[in-house]
Order: sequence, then structure tokens, then C-alpha cells
Amino acid sequence: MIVQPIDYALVIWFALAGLSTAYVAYDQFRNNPEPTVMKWGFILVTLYMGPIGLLLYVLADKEPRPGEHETFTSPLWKQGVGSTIHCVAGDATGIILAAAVTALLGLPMGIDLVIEYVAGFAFGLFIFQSLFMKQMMGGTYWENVRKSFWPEFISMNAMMAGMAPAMAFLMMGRDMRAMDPTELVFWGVMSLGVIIGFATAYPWNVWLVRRGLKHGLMTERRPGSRFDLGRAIALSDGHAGHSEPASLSAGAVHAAHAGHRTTAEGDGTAGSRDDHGMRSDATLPQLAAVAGVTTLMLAAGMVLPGFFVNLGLSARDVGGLIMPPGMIMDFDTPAAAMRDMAAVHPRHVSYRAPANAIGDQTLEPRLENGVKVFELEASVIRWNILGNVTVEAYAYNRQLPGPRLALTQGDRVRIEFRNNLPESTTVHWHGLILPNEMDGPAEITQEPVPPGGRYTYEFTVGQSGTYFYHTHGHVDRQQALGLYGALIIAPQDGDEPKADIEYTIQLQEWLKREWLTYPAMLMEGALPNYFTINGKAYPLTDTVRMKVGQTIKLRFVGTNNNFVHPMHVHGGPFQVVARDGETLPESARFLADTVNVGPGQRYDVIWTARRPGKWLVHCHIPHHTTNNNVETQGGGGLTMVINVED
Ligand SMILES: [Cu+2]
Repeated sequence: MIVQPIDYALVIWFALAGLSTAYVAYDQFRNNPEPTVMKWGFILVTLYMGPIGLLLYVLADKEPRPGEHETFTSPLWKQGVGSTIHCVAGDATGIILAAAVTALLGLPMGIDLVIEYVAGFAFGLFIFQSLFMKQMMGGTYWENVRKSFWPEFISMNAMMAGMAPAMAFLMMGRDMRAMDPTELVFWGVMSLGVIIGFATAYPWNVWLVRRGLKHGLMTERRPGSRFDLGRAIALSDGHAGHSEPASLSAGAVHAAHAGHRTTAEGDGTAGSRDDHGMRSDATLPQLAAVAGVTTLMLAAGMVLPGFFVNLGLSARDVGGLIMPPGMIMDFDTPAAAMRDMAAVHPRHVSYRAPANAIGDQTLEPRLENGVKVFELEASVIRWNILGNVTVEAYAYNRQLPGPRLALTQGDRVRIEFRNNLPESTTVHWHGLILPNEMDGPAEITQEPVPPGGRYTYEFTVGQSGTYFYHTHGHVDRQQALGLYGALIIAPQDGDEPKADIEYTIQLQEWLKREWLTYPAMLMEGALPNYFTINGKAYPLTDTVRMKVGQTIKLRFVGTNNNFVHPMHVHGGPFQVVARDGETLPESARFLADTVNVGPGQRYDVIWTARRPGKWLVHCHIPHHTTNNNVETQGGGGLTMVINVED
């Protein structure tokens, strides 16, 4: 699914890789006089390396003009390319297959790397290297496996030394969709890993070719084939059977590699396979040193990433997660921490609210034998907090804040809850006196409600005032993503501080970056950059209209997770009449112009419109009155206007 800018780049990359591979495949079989195993080597490597594979093919291997392949491919650097190609074709195929399988099996990343190495080595040795050698040198398959072992070992070590850290850092990096083979970015990491692995293996392959331990590129002109120059000349001359020059015909399989400088081209007539055998001049100490150092490189490539990222995690633990930019992720960051802080994956969005949708809408109950029955549902929605800014939110009844439950003291209520989130959750009735099993804390008073599950809460409302409800499972994540709503309870006797107008203010903090929504937290990389009153950021917040002399009761609700918001009203003090749902006795009420609304707290204040004009209600932490640090129309985030007319 396309959710990040990199996904667009990858679509283009793989389109280019597809075109490059199609061209190489066509040209190899149509125009290039090369053994079949080598043709496939280039085709596979171009599939993995895209345009870079194509570049290597054209510059190092593609016959420029008929009859020139032998001389064209003879320089050492091209032989090195050829040698690396048949290493990478086998090794990378083994590694990629193993990576896909281990991801599906859910093995830890560290184990993945070991299995990938073994699979890459086996694939390279038993398939590409040995088949290639056999085609080159004849002999039995197992002889060739034996001869190929050390060159394959050295080359594979060097390649994995480059590929392993690339995979470890990128797969366990910010975008852990890279752990999931069903995501394009997994294949992107494989591609990049192969390119880096090619680069780290190349110098060692040049040495292997130079010392005659490995073959590079070869030319194959089977008699009678389109690449048989004798046939071509014969055909053009109009009489068959005459072939010239001899060195380029007669079914010889030519090795034009730098390692056998002593065998003249002209000797390469049919049957003289020995001429193409490798006579290595490498000494045992040289071989041991090279094998030793590439083994050290491999060990470093496998182990060092483990100092920085948690290689104990598997695709099942964290596959598909995208972490916030700036989150500290180290070698002991647990999978659960990553799941807690990860972005809401847009594929989980089941409803896109209209841009002008508003939350906190009073939910009408149905009456069953005197019980007020409410239906509450949690799901993932897309919601506009500004005209041009949406968040992927966890929401009750597809609105933000969740629907208001307007109750009266003494009500018997039943809430039929359904969980349509991708994770388990519960609902807590903040501040209410009720039976313990109705209180909601997951794993404390009830089993968490699984995705698709239901739970029925039922209790009698004994208190009155300003309350709210919110999730009590993975609260750190879920409430930060929007799972809360107001519980406004009228007193049975109607006795409470009254005003001409009422307005409830539910606070929230958001983290929206690079197209994704993360739960805002007081954590590195997770601090909020958007703030909302009732699900909207200023200038999209409500404007309340009043007349001079009227009073308004503002119910501040700390539905947010992180900050204490000093909520301030312009134009003179208000009277604080209730705190946390409890009406203050007359003697305890006081005047103020700012109240610190902490998470979970409620303040009811009554403000009088003394003078006409636009009077602000806003948080007094100025960063909280910006939208992504931008002030628009005099404010942002936790800002709203009371417009008082004469
Ligand atoms: Cu604030």
C-alpha cells in the first residue's frame, strides 16, 4: 500500500528494474554469445539491481559487434564483474528466498541473517557456482562443488558483509514494513542490499579472477547456433563447411579471463578443455588471509548492527510498523514499545469522515425496561482536524471526540460496546462510582475486548457533573489516538451552577508527520505537533456567540494524555464552580482567568460576557496554539473565540 513517499520511488524503481531485466533477457538470448548459466546470472542480477544491472551488462558483457565478445570481455575489471555476477545471482537468490521464508515463519532478525547466509551460500555453491564451473570445465558436478567451495566462501562472505547490515538497519529501521514480504519496501531493501553486497564482493572477485581461482565472463559459440561465427561467415560466403577463424568456432567454449594468460586463444580448439582449466597461482597463506579477512568482514556485518538495533525481534513482532521520526530505537527496545508508538496504518481506516463532520454529538439511547441502552463502537477513521490536515484516529462511533452521553443522575445505563479496532481495548467511565467489573481497566477488572469482540457495561449513575469516558487498554496509544468522549450528568434535583450558555471543551494532542498519524506522547520523537478542541484545531474550532451580560459555563475536560494545559479566557475572570464533576460549595468557588487542566481533570467555570468583541479561549503554552508550529489567523490548535455582541 502506498503510504509513504518512498513507495512512489519504489514503484518507479521496480518498473525500471522490470524494463531493464526484460531488455537484458531479450538481448542475452538474442544477441549475446554466452553460456546459458551466465545469461541467467545477468538476468537475475538485473532483476535485483535494476538499471545498475543493465549498466554492468552493457558496459562489461554485451557483445558490442558480432565476433567481439571474446576480446571485449577480456579486461580484468569486466572479468571481475562477471565473477561477481555469478556469485550474486546465486547468493542473492538464496538470501532473498530465505528472507521471505523467515519473515513468514516469524523468526528473530538475528536468526534470519544466519539462515540467509546459509541459504545464500548453498544456493550460490550448489547451483550457480558449480553449474557454471561444470559448464566451463567439465568434470563431475561434485568435483566442481569442491573446487568452487573456497572462491564461493570468500565471495559470499564479502557480499553478506555488505548486505547483512543494509538489511538489519533498514528492516529494523523506522519503516518496518521492510520486514514484511507483502510490502514493496521489503523488496526495495533486498534490492539495495544486493547492490551494496555486489559492491563489497566485487574487489574480492577481481582478486579471485586475477589469481585464477574463479572464472569471470566466457564466450560460447556452439556450432550451428546463431553465435557460431564460422556458420555466419559460411552463410554469407555462400558455401558451407569453411570456417574462419578457427579460434572462434568448432564448438569451443572460450574463457577469456585474465587468469589464464598463458593459454593462447588459438589453442582453444575443440576438445582442449584443459586449456580452460584454472591454474591458480594463489598461495595457501594468501588464500587463508583472504578467507580470514572476509570472514571477519562477515562477522562484523552480522554482529555490529546488533549494537544499534534489536535483532531479537521478528517480522511477526514488528513487521509492518512505521515508527515516528526521531523515536529512540536501540538494541533493547522491546517490540511492544514499537507497537505502542507506531503509526496508525492507513489500511486500517474503515471510515472517512466528511471534512465538515463534528464530534461530541449527543448519543440517543433506546429504552429497554427503564434502562437507557447506548451502542458504542470503536474503529479507525480518517478525520479532519483542519481543512487540509487529516488524522488517522481511533474513534468511538466514527466521531471525534466520541459521542456525548447526556445522562441524568439516577439513570440505569447499559452500554453495548463493540471493538472494531485492529487491537484489543476496553472502556472506562472516568470518575464514576460503579461495580468494579464495570470499571473497564483491561486485565485488571476484565479481559480486554479483542478485535471484533463485544462487552456490555451496565451501572446506575449516582453522581452528577462533568465526566468523561475513555479507553483503558493500551491507553498510552489509544487515548492519544482519540478514544474518549464526554459524560455530562444532570443532577436529579436540577441543583447546579447555571449559565445562559454551556460549552464543553475536550482537549487533545496529535502527532501527524510525513502523511502518518502517531500517538502523541511525552517521548523522544513522539511529541505532539497539532492540538484540538473537540476534534478541531483553530481556526476550525467553534466560535461561540454571546450577548453582553450573558454567562457561559465552560466545561474543560482533560481528555488528552500528556500535557497540563493552562486554559485561559480573555476579557476578565471566570468563576470556578466545579472540579472533577464535584460542584464546589459557594464558599470555595473562586475567580481566576486561567485553570491548569491536567489529563483526566475537569473544571467547570462560569464566565460573563462583559464587553462586546472577540474574546479568546486558549491554552497558555504558546506552542499549543500553533498548528505544526505555524500560527494562522492569530492562533492555532487550542484556540477558540467567544464573539460577544451588544
Ligand atoms: Cu496546552
